[in-house]
Amino acid sequence: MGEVDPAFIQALEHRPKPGQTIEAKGIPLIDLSPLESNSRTALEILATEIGDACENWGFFQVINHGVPLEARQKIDLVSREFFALPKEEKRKVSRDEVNPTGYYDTEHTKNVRDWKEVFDVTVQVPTVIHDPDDKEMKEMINQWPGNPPEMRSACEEYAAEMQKLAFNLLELIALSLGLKKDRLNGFFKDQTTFIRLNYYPPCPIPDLALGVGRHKDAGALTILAQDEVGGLQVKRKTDGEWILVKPTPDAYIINVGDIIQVWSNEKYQSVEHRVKVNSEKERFSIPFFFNPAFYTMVEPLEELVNEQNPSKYKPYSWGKFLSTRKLSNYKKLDVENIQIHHFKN
Ligand SMILES: O=C(O)CCC(=O)C(=O)O
Repeated sequence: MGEVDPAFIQALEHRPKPGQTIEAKGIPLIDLSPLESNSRTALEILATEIGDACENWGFFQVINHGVPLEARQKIDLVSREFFALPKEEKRKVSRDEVNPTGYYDTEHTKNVRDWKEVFDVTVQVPTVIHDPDDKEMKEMINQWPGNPPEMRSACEEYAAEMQKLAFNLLELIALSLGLKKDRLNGFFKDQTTFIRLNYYPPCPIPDLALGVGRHKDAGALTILAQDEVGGLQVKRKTDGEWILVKPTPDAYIINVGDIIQVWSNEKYQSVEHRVKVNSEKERFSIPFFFNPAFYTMVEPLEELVNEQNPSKYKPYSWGKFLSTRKLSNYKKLDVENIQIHHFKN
């Protein structure tokens, strides 16, 4: 193991199996071009396709999504330039418990350290959240590094494009659940969405560590750009096998998070995923975590609950959930991280 900090070592049962890569032929690849047409039938077919993907996989990839390639290339470039800087430079914009935006290289998932560095950017400025003790509100703003100078414009332009895609997907998901197209939009008026730039350096112990440990996304929807190296693995619902999501050029990977699981009363489920690292290549990815306002009380939507299908969750405050989660990112905790199963009826 040489010099490797034991904080990175995964328990035996959570380590990637050496040499095993099952590729996800089954994860649906969905063409979003019907969004351009005014045909109601085309939209309905698309919504059904998305609903099936959400139900069977919790994950899908989209092409012809309308996000200009230049916006993606620009943010990818600034991300590479930023992470190539010396650590002292990057630490000038470190995030901490007071300001949870910026650079960070010691994140833990399920109490094991991730083999990665991140830079977090909040999308709505300021983003209002609860403080971890739930006593007062906090305003989050972004920290921008001096270098690369285009970091801010690249992130802001990318965020604007992601917003359009996120609302399109949200509306398709609402339609797929038999709801009005804009049923979920209001929850995102004062959103707590953030963009994360992920950098996974080559790892001397790729069979013992993970770039991101197994987890489910707590928010509503995640839109991920991954580079050509690959490493994202999704836990297949049918048999629990870890399946590698093969990079598809210019596609985005979408997954439903815990909030959609609760809103849909578990028709759609948030699925565990993790990131494998490798000993030769560095890898970059950019998730856009589409999250509602901090004051959202998350509970199954009344239209989807009835006597045969009673509500599976008690209402919970997204703001409190988020701040409790954010706190645990800084520390190895003795107790289990907050999870939606704590709110199960
Ligand atoms: O890098 C990836 O492919 C996924 C990243 C991820 O799951 C996360 O940042 O939460």
